[in-house]
Amino acid sequence: MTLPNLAPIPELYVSHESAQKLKIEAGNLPSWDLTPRQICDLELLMNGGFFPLKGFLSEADYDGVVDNMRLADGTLWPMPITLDVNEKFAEGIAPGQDIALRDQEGVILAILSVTDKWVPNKAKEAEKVFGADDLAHPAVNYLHNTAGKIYLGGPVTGIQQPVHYDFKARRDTPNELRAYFRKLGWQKIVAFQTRNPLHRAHQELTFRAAREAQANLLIHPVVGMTKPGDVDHFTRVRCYEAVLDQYPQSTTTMSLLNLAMRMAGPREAVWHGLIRKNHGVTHFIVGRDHAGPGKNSQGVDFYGPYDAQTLFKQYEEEIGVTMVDFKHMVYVAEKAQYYPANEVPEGCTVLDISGTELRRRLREGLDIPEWFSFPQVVSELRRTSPARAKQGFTVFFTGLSGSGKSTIANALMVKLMEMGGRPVTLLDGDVVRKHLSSELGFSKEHRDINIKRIGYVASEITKNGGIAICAPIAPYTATRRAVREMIEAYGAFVEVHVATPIEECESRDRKGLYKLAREGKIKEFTGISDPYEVPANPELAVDTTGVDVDHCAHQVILKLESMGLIKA
Ligand code: PPS
Repeated sequence: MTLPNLAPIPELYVSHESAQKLKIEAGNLPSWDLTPRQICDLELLMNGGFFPLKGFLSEADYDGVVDNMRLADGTLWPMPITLDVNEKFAEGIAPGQDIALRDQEGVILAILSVTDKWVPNKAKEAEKVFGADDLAHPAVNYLHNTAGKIYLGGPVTGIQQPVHYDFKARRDTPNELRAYFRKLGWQKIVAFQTRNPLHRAHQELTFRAAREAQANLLIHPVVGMTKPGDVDHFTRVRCYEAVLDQYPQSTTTMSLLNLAMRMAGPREAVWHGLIRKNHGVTHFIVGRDHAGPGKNSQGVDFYGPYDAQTLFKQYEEEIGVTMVDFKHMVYVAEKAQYYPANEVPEGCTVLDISGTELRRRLREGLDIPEWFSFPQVVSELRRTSPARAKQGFTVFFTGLSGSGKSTIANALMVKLMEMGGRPVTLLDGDVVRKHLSSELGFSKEHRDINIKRIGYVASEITKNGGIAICAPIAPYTATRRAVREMIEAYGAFVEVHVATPIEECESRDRKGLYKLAREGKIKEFTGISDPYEVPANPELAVDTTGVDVDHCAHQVILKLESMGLIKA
């Protein structure tokens, strides 16, 4: 029996033969290299996950979506799905033109027939869609600082799916899931959306939701893009697989969704509902603070904890999916079981561990009780989030030429190697310039390239559990901040300002460069004829005037100890 709600949904792909032909023809078109977020969006456009969208939004659809969550024809759609490009690319594109959309390896995935090209009002988009033009919101930050200035819209012709090498068997298109439900005869399916590892409270919540709706359960985690700083999807999927055993096999399944979340709270919940409907589900769990981005720049939550439930309820009929609302689940010690927070028996002790507290315990290698999570999940998390003393990190020395950066860095390296445990790499300014940046000079542009190269190598070392010690001049605040961001995605970044005054550096003049700079024989010399922006908030500042190197290196060691990065 084919249930009406499980009939195949329209996709945007052409047949295999047409795709081969199109691919060849598309080779001559102007091509746009899709960003990771655009690849996620394109995949769901092409496979029907974003049905009824037929491509990236036109300007009229965009206006409607931003203003009142509706496409120009009145259909409910809460999230702008737009193709943002830079001005340079947009210059050469006019409505009426086709462009090839390529993945990051250059493979052509689709053709966009451009109908619209416009400059969006990003401040308005931020206010209307995300509730505030506040950079503390990750999607607003993305909108202003990552997305291009121009939007292109138009229908998409799908050539091939983006390639995934990971967890292939766990990824399903809407039609694959619909076929699976049809095959098993599932008529009622409740979906659970998540971007976090599943702990006992979630298992309890999903279990109850399925029971309440008398439905089968689809665990539908997002593996595309989630909130910056979330546990990576590789670890999460291993955690989900460990928890899956806890559910009755005949009524529960899991599938991975390559969605790029926006963390838009209420609007996002409505969007999630529509996407899940396209995947064939009948019910959707909306819990506390659904797709919440956290606090705004004033330290206040962007959305109320149950705003998403309210908005979803308002549009429930149009979405075509029934909401299963859930309160926050907490553990009641006396009863040794989970209760919704508003149903806790009087006088009982409530136990809960917040996400922040969990991260702290993981970071510091502290106990995570069994009532909170499953041992397999905790051990997976410990494998990828080892205690800080086992994680990689970067010590980034910055300061004038001759300030003593390299000398302290060398001493620090030896001390850390003596302690053992982690590999240590020294990326000294001079050494880097010889091996990595030999073609570069000392203009601002070249110095920035140089520092970003150092940052990239240090971030790889940090990611892989090593210690990177960098010792360039790095005179610009913005570049140092960019490097910090690169590294903090993987581990700690410890900025050490070697604050030896210029007079002292010049009087030492160990390489004779200051003399040449004063004579004008070296141009753009930091501190003499080129700027050095003093770090405002380094983790540590040391002045080497009249102090021996050993003492300075020891100060760094103490700092690393106090940050929990090394154990005495
Ligand atoms: S930067 O600004 O961070 O890219 O500089 P860095 O890669 O650390 O290179 C600094 C070393 O190059 C020598 N040198 C100069 N420094 C500053 N300004 C100019 N114009 C310049 N020309 C050559 C200098 O020896 C620096 O080494 P350190 O170890 O800092 O003394």
